[in-house]
Amino acid sequence: MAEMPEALRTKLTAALRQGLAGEAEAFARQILDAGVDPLDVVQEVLVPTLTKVGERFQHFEIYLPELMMAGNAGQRVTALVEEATLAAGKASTSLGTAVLGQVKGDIHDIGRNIVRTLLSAHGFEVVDLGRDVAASAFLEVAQKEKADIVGLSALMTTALPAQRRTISLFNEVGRRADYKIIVGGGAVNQEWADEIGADGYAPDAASAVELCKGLIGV
Ligand code: B1M
Repeated sequence: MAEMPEALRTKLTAALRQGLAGEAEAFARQILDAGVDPLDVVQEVLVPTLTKVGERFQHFEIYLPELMMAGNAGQRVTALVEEATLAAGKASTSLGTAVLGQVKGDIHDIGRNIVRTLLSAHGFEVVDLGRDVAASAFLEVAQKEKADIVGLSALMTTALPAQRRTISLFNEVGRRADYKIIVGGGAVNQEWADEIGADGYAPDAASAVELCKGLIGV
């Protein structure tokens, strides 16, 4: 895989920061066309730039419209990354089924989309429930799809109680042992995962794949 050209890295970073979706998409496409690993676009540009945007929002240096514009630009880049990752080839045998979603109260979805893409590319069947997902919906779909993995994403600290509630519901109905439940997203860490009784925590999409493989023993 090729190194990311510096000039394009700088241009993509600036376009994302300013929320210029069309430009961000065009620069990301040029980077991918240059043979750069799509995951490098995520880890070297998308995550650090959006983290910086989030910090500026937190410190009142920018406001919600700018945050939304940067989010839209990020989504456009993520769509390209998904396209490029899946075009590189999907594993032909299925490793298992993962049901993913953003827990109740959380509407972020860029990071989860990347997790979904990498899990699919590595051979998991993924059912993505989207954002703001009720605990009961995770349970219902996990049962219906005979899932191996249930993945709960949360980017906001205010969404953490919903992660706990979701795991509690699986316990209450006596179905907890049927699934490996993993947690991730910016608001989560290993300590929290242990506290709520998750089977695992992954800090990023690539480690989510390794975690899921490990949990189902492949
Ligand atoms: Co919001 N937002 N946002 N936001 N936003 C954060 C999360 C925040 C940290 C910004 C900040 O203040 N520093 C902050 C939360 C603070 C807190 O924790 N309490 C925040 C806030 C406050 C809000 C609103 C409340 C703002 C408002 O309305 N006043 C609102 C939330 C509404 C709601 O959810 N109910 C809001 C809205 C939005 C937008 C819609 C404008 C937009 C989202 C667009 C979209 O997703 N379609 C947005 C954005 C873009 C962000 C930041 C800037 C960037 C998030 C992102 O996409 N990162 C974010 C700042 C930050 O996260 N530091 C912020 C890039 C992405 C690739 O990384 O999602 O972390 P990430 O995913 C990684 C890993 O975490 C991991 O893999 C991914 C790839 O490696 N991962 C998993 C993710 N899920 C996983 C699941 C797994 C395993 C790994 O297993 C299941």
